[in-house]
Amino acid sequence: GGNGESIRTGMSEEAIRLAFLDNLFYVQGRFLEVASLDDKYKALAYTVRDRLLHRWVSTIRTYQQANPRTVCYLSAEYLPGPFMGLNLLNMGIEEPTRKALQSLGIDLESLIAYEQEPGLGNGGLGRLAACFMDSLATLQIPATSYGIRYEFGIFQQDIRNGEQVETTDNWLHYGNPWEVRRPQISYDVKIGGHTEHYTNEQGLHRVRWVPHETFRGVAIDTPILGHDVNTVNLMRLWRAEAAEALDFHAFNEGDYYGAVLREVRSETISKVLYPNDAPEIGKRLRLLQQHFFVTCSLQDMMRVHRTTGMPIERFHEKFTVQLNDTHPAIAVAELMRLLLDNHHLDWDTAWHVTRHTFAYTNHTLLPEALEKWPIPLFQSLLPRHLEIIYEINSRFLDEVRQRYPFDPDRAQRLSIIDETLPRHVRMAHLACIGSFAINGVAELHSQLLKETVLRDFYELWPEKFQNKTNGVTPRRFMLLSNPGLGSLLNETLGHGWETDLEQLRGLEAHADDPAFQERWRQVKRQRKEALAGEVHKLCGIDITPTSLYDVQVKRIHEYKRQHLNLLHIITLYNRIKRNPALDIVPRTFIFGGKSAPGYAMAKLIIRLINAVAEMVNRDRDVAGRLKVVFLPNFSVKLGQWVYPAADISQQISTAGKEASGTGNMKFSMNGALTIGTLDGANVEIREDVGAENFFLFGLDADAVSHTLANGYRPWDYYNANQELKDVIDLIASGFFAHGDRSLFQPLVDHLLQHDSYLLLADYADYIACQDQVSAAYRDPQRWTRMSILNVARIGKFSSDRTIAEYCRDIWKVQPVPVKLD
Ligand code: 26Q
Repeated sequence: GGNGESIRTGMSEEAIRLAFLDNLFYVQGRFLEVASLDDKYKALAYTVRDRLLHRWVSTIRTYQQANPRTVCYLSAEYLPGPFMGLNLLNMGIEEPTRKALQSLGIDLESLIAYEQEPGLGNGGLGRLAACFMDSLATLQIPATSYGIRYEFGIFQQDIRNGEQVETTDNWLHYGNPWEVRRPQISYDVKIGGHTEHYTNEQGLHRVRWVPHETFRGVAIDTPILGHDVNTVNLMRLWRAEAAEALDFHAFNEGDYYGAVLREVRSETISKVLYPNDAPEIGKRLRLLQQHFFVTCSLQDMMRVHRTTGMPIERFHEKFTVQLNDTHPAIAVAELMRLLLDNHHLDWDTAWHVTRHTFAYTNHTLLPEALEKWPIPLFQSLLPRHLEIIYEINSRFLDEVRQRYPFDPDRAQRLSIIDETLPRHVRMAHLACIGSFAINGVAELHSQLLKETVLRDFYELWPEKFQNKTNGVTPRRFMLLSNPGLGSLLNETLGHGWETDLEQLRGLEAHADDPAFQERWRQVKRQRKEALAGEVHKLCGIDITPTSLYDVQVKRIHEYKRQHLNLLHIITLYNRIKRNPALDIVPRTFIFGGKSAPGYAMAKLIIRLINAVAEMVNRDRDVAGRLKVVFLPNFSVKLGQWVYPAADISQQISTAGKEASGTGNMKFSMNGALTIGTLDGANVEIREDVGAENFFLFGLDADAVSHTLANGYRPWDYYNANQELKDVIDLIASGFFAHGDRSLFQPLVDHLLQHDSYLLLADYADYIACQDQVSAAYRDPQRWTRMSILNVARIGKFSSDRTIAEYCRDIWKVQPVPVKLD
């Protein structure tokens, strides 16, 4: 390498150029003149990976010597987004790499754009896990993130004839340069069969689980680099494989075919991510997936624990395990099983270790979204776990009855077993009982948890309950996706804000400076033009950067109320049709998000968005004033184009329904203003950026529950508001469905007869608030000031702050800095 640098580790332009050519030749077997885009992408990825591995080895060595307490994050989902750009940025070699490639006639941006992201999650929960990995590494906290390496991630969404069509996401087709398979790190996974209780030679009670089948989980590791540090943590995902090649030899030749079939069947466990962001009850494979990754992860921790020489009774001193929702909650029973049956601890000791190991994060208040499993299914798949759960429950309920001797209902309500037929195992109860800490993901959500779905647990153990308001990583969502903003901030504030986001406060002093305001607008304008280019590529629609970009991107859900947004769009449309000379602020409405494949109403909302887009975009009367775009296949990667380009961010869920939201933070960090309800983290964002810099509307959570409890009548709102009536009637008329009155009838009927998410109750206030938005946008100085102040005061919503709080209040862990060997 140049200047005596190693070709595997050198950071100069020259070293990177040589490494790139070397990898192109020796890994891809190509030379520059014949290399495809894929070849070049891989050559660069391996060049970056070599440098990651260097830091990774140093990290492992440091951890081995210091033997620190380690955070284990258990999550069924991860949405890390593309790795190339972020790894270059975090390693600080973006510029030399850009130049090295340039000297070879290659454009770095085209290689970054080529990367396919791992879609190993549905939405907010999986993306939160990825932001946490980024912050854990940046804060130099020893941490491993465990999960499932799905072969097929979240489906790819196409829009055909205005409808969502799902196709498979074959993200591994061209190979994944960021992962390392570790065949020697693998564990047995048992399922089914029965248990045998017996007394051993010493007269001790023992349990043997005789499974029906055994699989194996093999580790596949992805290094996660922190920003401006040498810490590389691991994302360790498990891939299901056949129990052992030994099977082939053990069985006689006649069973060769059967052995191959077993292998194929094993692999189905990690084949595909369930594309629902609410549980579908009773799916056997889903429970199998949860057990699969949980047992592999706990066995892996026990292997590491053995290497420390500490006794197993001190497992919880070495590891602290965070449960990302109830998806990994089976871990409570599984750790008990491993401690009792494999390590032969007595019940009380095992229970002590377990209760000091786990902490549980809840992500939902919707009672119908709490995970539960039918007992017969549980029994047939995990017979030993069910026994252990019954024992945990019986001891727990004894305690409850002692505490509340005259309240038999309470024991029923608290029980892990839902006794109403058919009987179920309630996973949130198992998680609460087995954890030392329970947290919600925003102040309002944590408060409502204590008052509603987890109220009885709160009364029992108030000290267990905490709040940890979500955050997002400013490295990916500011620096990487909005380089223009990054440069302006560096110039204005110097470096440091990237890992200490409160430093953005320094912007307040510039909020009214006309020259700074002008540069601020230029940054936004440039991102709006860039997004226009992407929209043209993806949908063939031309949008105008001078219009107000009004954006709602998130999973499609009735509670998130994408259709309330539509009611506003149709209201504006009607206003223009009634008065074609109307002077309004030109707007581009941008939607994005996937619907669960089986969620009919959500799919109908997507159809209505596209139907409204079709009518509005081709109407000459509204040309130049309204445009509606549905971006297909919304992803982390697309988000990086969208968040920096938005003027207005729509966070309009029915109050009390959105646990936190994290898109709200990503928009605000990029200078978008929010129109939102008092829901989830919106409440805290508004508190921090200031009420005068936030467009608030709608009923609050209290008013929502009162309205619903007092016999809500959506008809009354429909009859009382002419604009609302016109909008609903227009949808019902078939105007957006080429005259077909039946297509959107289920949606209209639901709104008029039930409207469980109170769209009609919030309509008038929402429209008035949107009118305020337009008025503000007409005054660029006022708007820019509000935008600057949003960024200046968004510091709290860095996931670094969130993770620092988890470290201090729950995990009790400290940074362990890593020196490069
Ligand atoms: C469970 C069982 C079976 C099949 C699917 C599931 C499942 C999968 C994903 C249930 C829920 C999810 C995802 C939930 C989710 O994304 N929740 C969001 O979490 C964010 C991070 O805390 C919050 O900001 C959002 O408010 C919350 O909706």
